[in-house]
Amino acid sequence: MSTTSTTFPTVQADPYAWPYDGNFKPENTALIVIDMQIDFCGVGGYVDKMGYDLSLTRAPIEPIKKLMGTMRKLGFHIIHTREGHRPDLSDLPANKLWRSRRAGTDGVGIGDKGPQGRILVRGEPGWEIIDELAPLPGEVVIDKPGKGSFYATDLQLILHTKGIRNLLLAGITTDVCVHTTMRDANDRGYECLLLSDCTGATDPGNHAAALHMVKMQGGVFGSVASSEAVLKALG
Ligand code: C5J
Repeated sequence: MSTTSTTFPTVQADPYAWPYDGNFKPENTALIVIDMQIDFCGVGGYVDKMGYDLSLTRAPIEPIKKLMGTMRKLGFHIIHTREGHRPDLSDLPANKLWRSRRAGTDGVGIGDKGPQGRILVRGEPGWEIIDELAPLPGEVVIDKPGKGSFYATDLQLILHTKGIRNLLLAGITTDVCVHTTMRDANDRGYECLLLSDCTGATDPGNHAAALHMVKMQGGVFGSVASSEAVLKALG
């Protein structure tokens, strides 16, 4: 682990070099890896059952693994999230359940039994983070019932307590949970960087559009960079 006072050079990003003020240190920066769960990128999980192309949500696995390994060694904060519901589904809004049952071809939705156990239910095999990106002991894992990582979680409290103000966003899906988290983080004053190759969507057009949206208005929600650009800044 490096000393904690290193300031790294800014990341070459679009539309601006990130972070905006150059204050880029392991102690004030977290990599947040969103929902890399079997249900979203594993065989027999929720996304697979809905009939989407799993290669799209699996594409970020290797880039995340490489970046996370480097950031771990340098002493950056690593935070993981999992989308999921209580086994009694008391935190599952009726409209989310109803929509999930329409999404596939077989009427099976959240809470119902699938090849990876009950879909998006805490404690079930499909809800687990994939082995390739498993959290290390001591890393923060946020369990969230919604798409955003702040809603009904203690993420804000944890970021505040640890003095984190920069967030690098990775995970799936770019247009849903990653974007919801980024928009909310931006409103709360966090300096956000969306990682283009460490994110993925169930539709390539949506992934591209989600990256593009961030770049409007001088970086309306933050900036966008590849993991290669981050690794270059980290030396
Ligand atoms: C979705 C997510 N797409 N993790 N969840 O339902 O983006």
